[in-house]
This record gives sequence, C-alpha cells and structure tokens, in this order.
Amino acid sequence: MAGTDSGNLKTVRLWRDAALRARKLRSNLLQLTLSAAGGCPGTDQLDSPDAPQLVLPANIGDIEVLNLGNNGLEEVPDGLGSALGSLRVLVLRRNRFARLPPAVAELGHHLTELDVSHNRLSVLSAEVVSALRELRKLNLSHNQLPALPAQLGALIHLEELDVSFNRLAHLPDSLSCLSRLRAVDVDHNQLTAFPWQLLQLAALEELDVSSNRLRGLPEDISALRALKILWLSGTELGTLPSGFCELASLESLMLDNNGLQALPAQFSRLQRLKMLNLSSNLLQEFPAALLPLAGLEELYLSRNQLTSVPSLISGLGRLLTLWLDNNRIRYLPDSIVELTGLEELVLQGNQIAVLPDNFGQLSRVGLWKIKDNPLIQPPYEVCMKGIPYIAAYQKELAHSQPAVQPRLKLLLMGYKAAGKTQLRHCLTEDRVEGNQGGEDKKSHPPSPPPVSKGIEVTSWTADASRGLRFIVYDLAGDDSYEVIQPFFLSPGALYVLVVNLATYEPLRFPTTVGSFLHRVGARVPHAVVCIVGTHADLCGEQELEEKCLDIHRQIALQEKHDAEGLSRLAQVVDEALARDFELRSASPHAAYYGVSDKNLRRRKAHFQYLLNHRLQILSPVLPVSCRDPRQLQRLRDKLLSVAEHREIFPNLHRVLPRSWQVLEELHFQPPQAQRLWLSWWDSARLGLQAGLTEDRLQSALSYLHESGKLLYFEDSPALKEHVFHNLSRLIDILNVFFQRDPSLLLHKLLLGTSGEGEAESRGESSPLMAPPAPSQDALRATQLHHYVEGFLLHGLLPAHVIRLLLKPHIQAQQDLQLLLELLEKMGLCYCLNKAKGKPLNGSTAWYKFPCYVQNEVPHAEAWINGTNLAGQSFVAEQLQIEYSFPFTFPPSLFARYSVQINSHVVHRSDGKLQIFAYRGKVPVVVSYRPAKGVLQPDTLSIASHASLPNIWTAWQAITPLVEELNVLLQEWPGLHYTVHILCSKCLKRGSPNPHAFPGEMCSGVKKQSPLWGDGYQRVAAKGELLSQPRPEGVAEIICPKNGSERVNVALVYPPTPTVISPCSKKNVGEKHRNQ
Ligand SMILES: Nc1nc2c(ncn2[C@@H]2O[C@H](COP(=O)(O)OP(=O)(O)OP(=O)(O)O)[C@@H](O)[C@H]2O)c(=O)[nH]1
Ligand SMILES: [Mg+2]
Repeated sequence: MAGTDSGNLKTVRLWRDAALRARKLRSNLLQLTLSAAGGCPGTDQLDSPDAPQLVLPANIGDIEVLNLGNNGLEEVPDGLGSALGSLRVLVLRRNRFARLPPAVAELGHHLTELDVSHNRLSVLSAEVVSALRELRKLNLSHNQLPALPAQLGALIHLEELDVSFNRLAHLPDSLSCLSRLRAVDVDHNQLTAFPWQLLQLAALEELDVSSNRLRGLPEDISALRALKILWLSGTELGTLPSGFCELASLESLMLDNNGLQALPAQFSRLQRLKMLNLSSNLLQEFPAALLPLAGLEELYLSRNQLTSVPSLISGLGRLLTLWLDNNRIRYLPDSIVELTGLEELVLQGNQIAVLPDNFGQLSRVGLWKIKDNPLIQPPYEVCMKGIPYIAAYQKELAHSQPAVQPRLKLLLMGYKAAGKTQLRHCLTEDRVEGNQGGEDKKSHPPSPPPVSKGIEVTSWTADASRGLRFIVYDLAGDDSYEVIQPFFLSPGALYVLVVNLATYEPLRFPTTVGSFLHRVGARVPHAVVCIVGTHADLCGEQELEEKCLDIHRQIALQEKHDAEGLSRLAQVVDEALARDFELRSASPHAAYYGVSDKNLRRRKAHFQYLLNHRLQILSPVLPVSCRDPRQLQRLRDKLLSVAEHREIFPNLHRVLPRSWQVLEELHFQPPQAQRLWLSWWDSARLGLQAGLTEDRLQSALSYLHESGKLLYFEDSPALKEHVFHNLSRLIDILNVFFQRDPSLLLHKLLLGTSGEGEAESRGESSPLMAPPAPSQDALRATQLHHYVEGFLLHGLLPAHVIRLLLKPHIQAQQDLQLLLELLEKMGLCYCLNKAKGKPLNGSTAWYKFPCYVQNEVPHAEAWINGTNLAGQSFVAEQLQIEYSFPFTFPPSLFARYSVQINSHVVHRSDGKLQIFAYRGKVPVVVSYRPAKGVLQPDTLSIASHASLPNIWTAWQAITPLVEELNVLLQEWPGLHYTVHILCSKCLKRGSPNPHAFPGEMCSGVKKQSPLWGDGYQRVAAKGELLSQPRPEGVAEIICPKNGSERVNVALVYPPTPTVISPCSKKNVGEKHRNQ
C-alpha cells in the first residue's frame, strides 16, 4: 500500500492520511452503519450506565461493510454471525468490548478487515483469533492488551497490523511467520528491545515502533530492505548501528526525541530519503552525512544544540521544509538563499542577529518563523512581517545610508504618590548634559515636584557619549488616568514599576505591584519590567530588606499562580482535543462541548503563547532614595545596563535605514508638526517624501511608536488609521479631562470664561458651542460649578464648557471640533445628541465620558419595555453572551466599550456598571460585574431578549456589540478571557448560576508586538459557537444544569455563523492598502 504513488509523498503524515482515506473509500462495497437507539447528538450514551442495545435489521445478508463504531457496545447484536453471510469489513471501534465477541469467529471465513480499536480489550481469545484466517487488516490499537496470542501467526494473509497504544512487552514468536505483513504499528507499548520477530518480515514497508524504550537497534535491522517508512520517535536511542545505513529503500524516517549526538558516516547511503526528522536530539553539529542526501525534501532539526549551518546546505536543492528552531545558531550561511524551493523555514529561538543578503530569493517561503532571535539587521519588526518585507528592507538599505539612533522608551508606572515624578526629576536633572527636557533645571538636593500634572513625557539623554536617549513617560498613578494609560503601554519599552517602600506593606502588594504587572502583561506580553522602591531614606535597613524581599516573593507567587492556572486550562484543552469532535459534540457535559478541533487548536496555541510570553521581571527590587545621589547614580547605571543588553533590547543596537530617520524628521516639521494627529494617508505622503513606499511605512511607524516618538496603534482596528505624532499636545489635552479634581476644573473654567464676551462679539460662536447667556460672575461661577458636578458624577459636559476647559489648547476656531473628534476617536467620550454626520440644528452638543459615570444603575425610564434581565421571569427568551476574565480585567474596558457601542444603539441609559439601550426596537443590556474573590471573576455581558420565533432579532441586536468588544480586546494580546452563551432556560428560571455553553475562542491574539510577539496573527476574535454553523439535524440541546431540560438550538447558536466584520468600515483603508 505504500507503493504506487509514493513518488509524490511529502510527509509520512500525508501519506498516512491518504492511506486512511483509501481505507474509507470502500465505495464499491455494500455498507451499513448502525447507531444505538436514541443516539442522536445531544444525548450522551457513553456516560449513561446502561449499555445500549442494537438490533440488526432484517435482510442484511448482502452487507459487506458493517460499522458499529461509537455505540458504547459491550456485546455485538444477536445473530450477527449468522445474519451476515457476505461481510468482509467489520468496524467495532470506540465501544466497550472487553473481549473479542465470539460471534466474530463465525465471520472468520470471509472477513478481511476487523477494527476493534479504542475498546477495553485486555485479552484476545485464541479461538476467535485463529478463526479469522482470511484477515488482511487488523486494528487492535488503543486497548489494554498485555500480550498477543501465538495464534496470530496463523493469520497468514495479514498485511496490516495495528497494535499501538497497548501494554505489550513482547511480541509472539509466531509473528515472524506473517510474511505478507507490509505495515506494522507497535508504537506506544512497553517493549524494551527491538522485537527480533520483525526482522523476519522481508515485505515490511511501514513500521512504527515509537514510544517504546528500545535503547538501541540490532545491527541486522538491515534485513528490512523493503522498509520505506520507519518511525523511531522517542525510543531512547543513543546511536544508530551501521547496519541501519543499509535500509536503502527508506523514504521517511522519524528519529525525533532520542539521544542522538551524531549520525553514522554511512548515513548518506540512504539516498532515497525524502523526509527526515531529527528534532529533539543532542546534535551539536549539523550532521555532515546529511549533505549528500540530494533528494531530501523535508528536514527537521528543531530542538538540538546546533551552533551553525554549513554553507554546503545549498546542495540540498530539493528541500521544501527546513526546521532549525530552538538551537543555538548564531548566523546563517549566505548560501541558504540558494534553497529557492523552500516553502517552510523555521528559525525561531536561535541567536541569529543578522540575516544574509538577498533573502528575497526565498520568495516561496510561506511558513516563516523567526521570533526569539536577537535580530538587528533587518530589524525585528521587519523580519516578523515576512520575506517580502525583508527583501524590500534589504533593497532599501542598499540604496540609503544607514543611520544609528539609540533611543528607548522608558515608562514609569506605579501607584499614586509612589515617587515616579520625583524619580524622573532626580534621574534626569542631576546631570546637566542629560537634560533634554527643557523645563528641568539642575538642582541638588532635588526640589519637590509640583502637584501631579498628570501624564508627562520628557526626553533624557542618559549617556551622551553613546548618544543613548530615553524618552521617559511618567504615567500618573491616580485611578482617573486608568482609561488613558493603556494607550502609552507599548512593546519594546522598558517598564519601571515604582513602589513607595515607606508605605508598602505586604497587604498592599495587589494594589501597588500585582495589578500593575497584570496590566502590563495583558497589554504587552513579554515586556521587560524593573521594580524600583523609592523612599528608601524613610526606611530602616532591616525594614528595607524585608519589604524588598516580600515584593520579590509575592511577585514570584503571583507569577506561579498565573502560570499554573494557564497550564491547567491548557491541559483541559488538550484533554478535549484528545477526544474526537464527535464525542465532544455528543454531550453538553463535555468540556468544550461542540467546539471544533480547529478552534481548540487555536485556543491551545494562545495558551502556549501566553505561557511563553510571561513578563520579563528583572530582580531584585532596586531600592533608592531620591535624596541620595549615589543611589541615584547606581539606579541610572542599572537602567543603562539593562537598556544596553543586546538580547533584551536589540532595537537599541541596530542600524536603521536613513529613510526612517527622514520620516521621523518630517513628522516633526511644520506644518504637520502643529497638527493634532495625522491620518494614515498623511503619514504615507510623508513616507513617500522620505523615499518609503506604503508597504514599508508600517515598519517605520511601529519603530517610531516603540521608541516612544509617537503613538501609532497598529494593533487597534479602531485607531490604526491615525498617527498621533504631537505627543505633548495630545497629553496636555488628555490631562485636562482626567485630572478628577473639582477645584482645579472649576479654576480652569473660570480662567476660560475670562474674555468670553470678546469671542462672542467677534461672532465666533457656532451652534456646536452655543455659549452660556452672559450673566454676573457669581451666577456664572455657580453655573460652572454645576457643570463640574455633572461631569464628575455623570460624565456629562456640553461642548461650550469643554471649550472653556480647553481654552489654552485652542488656537484656531476649528480646533475644538478637532479635539472633540480626537477624544471620540480614542474612545474616551461620545456625543450624546449628535447623530453621525448630521448637524445639530443650533442646539448644544453634549458629551458623555463613561469613565466618570458614578450612578450604580442606569435610569430605569430608558428601559421602557424591558424588565430586569437578571432576576424576573420573562415570557421572552433571553440571550446573554458572557465574557469572563479570570486573571485580570483591562482597566476601564467597560468605559471604552461604552463609547465603542454608541454608534450601534439608541435610547441608551448608562450606569457605572450597566447600560440599557436599544438596537432599533430590540432591547440590549451591557453589564460589567467586578470580581468577587477568586471564585467569581470579572465578567462583561451583552444581553437581549425576544420571543423564540423572533430570537434572530436578539442575535442581530447583540452581534455587532460582540464584534465591537472583540475589536477592543485585540488591544490586549496578553489577556486571557473566555466567552460563553448562558443557558436561556436557566436565565428564565432566575438561576444564580446559569449553565454556560462555550461560545468563545482564544482571546483573539491579533498581531503580536513586533518586538516580542511570535508574529502569529490573531484572527478576529469570535465566539466558537458564534463562529460555527448550527449542527445539522439538532433541534434542542440538553442543559446539563437541569438534566432533562432542553434548550432550543436557536438560543445557543446564531442563525448563521457570525461573519465577523470587525469594524469593516474602519478597515477600508487597510484593505485598500493591502491591495
Ligand atoms: N523622602 C523621600 N520622599 C520622596 C522620595 N521620592 C518621592 N518622594 C516624595 O513623595 C511624594 C510623591 O512623589 P511623586 O513623585 O509626586 O509621586 P508620583 O508617583 O509621581 O505620584 P502621582 O503622579 O500622583 O502618581 C512627593 O512629595 C515626593 O517629594 C524619596 O525617595 N524619599
Ligand atoms: Mg507624578
């Protein structure tokens, strides 16, 4: 069977799949498949205590293939032997047989194929076995057999034997008589040596002995001259005997997961080899014996200890697949680009800093993995984007002068009054040459910083001799900044978490350290974090030591807890994957009920990603007193040495194309320098001036974002059409709104009102900014006070008051419009009474800032028809999608989401934790429930209701809202969350703990951070069930919370699979670009 078309085979895997398909294609035989009574999807036979009964239909004497698989059977149906006079193929897989049914013996004289895999066989009756004289294929895999009977030797026609996944320690001697055997699977057993019986099987073409503790191979393995496919994975081999090199027919060889340190010199005799897997061995040198294997198409050398690749590798001219990941390779030979047929090139996890020139020649490579290499040339984000980008970059570099500009974004984070601003002043101002901030002056001892001004950005030349600059972002610690802080967390930055050691105590760890780490980890997986403890001068020596140790210990605990939690979740996915999809879909009790393998694998990959991209927290905690110049100097030195670390910040050591530098300069030149933001297209035009075509702009912009020069959110579908280059103006404006201080706000407003009259008399008012009626100062102050109160309580401000607040930032008349647009774009507020694109007709525009909403529940009057979705019983059916966040909830996600949904809803009413609104005429509720301890994580749910026949209207109402949330969550690639569809029946009953059907998918990892991500594209996050078609022929699904209760399938699956169009309108530009 390996035979005729093996010339085309690409991998053993493919070959095996083809063989499997061939087995299924017994199309010219008369077939019958029987299921146990009541065996419709939605009920679970396997979990029921009573074995189901099958009754054979009458007149089945002509049946040639009978499939009784997947029925939970312990016995075959009565009369099986006598009724099936023509039977040739019998499939009994996935049942509960503990022995071979005696009736099978009656079929012996005509049966050619028998499949009893995945049962509970612990013994084979010699009598039944010897009756099966005509058998050609026998599958006994996945049973509990400790031995095989000698009578097996009587099955002289046997061609294929699968006894894998049993408990065999030996094979019967008689096996050596089966001279027609062509395929044998004995993998995953308990063999302790290579079975000599197999050496007699001269016709053997395929052999799998993987996962047995063979420890060595006999010299006379050379007897297996017909062998084409050989699996020896995980067999504890340390060397190969020279006889092995006589297996001249070998085409595919799996030798992975052994202890091989070298290959025998004669290995090159295996000239027919097309596929060779040597992954997970102990090879320190690339085996020279491979180089003459000119027919090799696939070569896997992952997870060895290779340090280099010989340039003669170019001799493997037929190579399609080359995996070299997780070795210690420092560079690639230039000749590698001659392997122009390559389709898969996997290099991740090595020490490669520079890629050879002319990489563009490898244009066929579709599978390209390069993450976790200290790449300098081309820069990491270029490499991550793929070969065409590398080719373009290399071309560009050839045409432009390189420019070096070491610059690193440094973020100071931490609880309020932790000492961030003071630290920034001390670090940057003490050295005159280091002061680029302009406003900072040399002073010592340091003057106390002014009252928190909010978020601030300054430049600090930390090492003038090397020209090393930090762009320091001082992220104010007050809660009110939570909603804007995430915009500044970007990949490739150095994070400094500041803790006030004087006020620190172990109980305060979660608020002062733990939550910040979670936040950074969720936004920027794999970020580098230093912990700095301030106020050291106020602590005794012992106190200092104890507190630093406690922080260190609690960080380790939190990390361990999170990693273990993720591993457990990954394990559940693994277990679900190990069960067939059919099995998973048979029972709503099963974990990941109804979730497709593809979605599960995606989820698994995401867990793996989360586990591999934990924060890089540098220990120990660095204590410092802002009053001690020596300690400050030590901290400076430490930060510099971290920044200088090539493997952590390769960015800083690389050569950039001149065009990138020109692009940067152009962004900060008038007239665009004054603009509040640029559209992607504006930026692209500057790119053209710099000599950068559109396709190369993205890399340049993400570099500028990472190094702190501007904000460009390539991961946010909502924001990636804009480039925020005017950082200082942007931050000043944001600070105005997020300094939650009533007196300060009032002060600003009063300042703003001075001179109002003049503006009016110049006729500058517009309908959007209808000014307040002129009145006495006192009256005005009261009025303004009223606005401030309304703002801080309900997040409401009219446009003319916003204008007063922003007065210092407004130069031209249209500025206010622009500023409001900016705030809306960033998702910080929405206009309450302005429908998109429609003028206001003279009335005042009111803006709502959801992060300020204080009232616990929305005003009920807006919720006209609906009653409480949480408790009361409904005539209508309820639909509720629940997102749950077991580790951390992104700060202010609910507030941002509140803005994001505004274009989809009408008649909304906002509470601090809940929004009531309508989509058309259909009511929707969005609710946020903060975590209560570990058992009840944070949840965000989107609900609606409708009568059963109209339930599609509810689906239609919530689907765009679900999509908006998924889009927002893409900004948090390191976040874990789950999505479920709550059982409508449980909700109706008012159950406090309704059953949750999986409706989710991995937390939608989009593009990872160019610096630390692995470049795997996050598919637009969508619900698992939400993205899967309704199972055919299933009308109802049992709710496991209440055994007999059935839920209509329309309440669990949307009418048609949701075609996610995350902000299709917003993606138009991108589509355009990609064309
Ligand atoms: N004694 C002493 N006081 C310090 C030290 N560092 C900061 N402070 C004082 O602590 C107070 C708070 O420091 P800030 O730098 O304003 O704190 P912050 O982290 O910027 O606070 P927010 O901006 O509100 O988040 C100020 O009065 C500082 O002078 C230190 O090392 N020793
Ligand atoms: Mg501060």
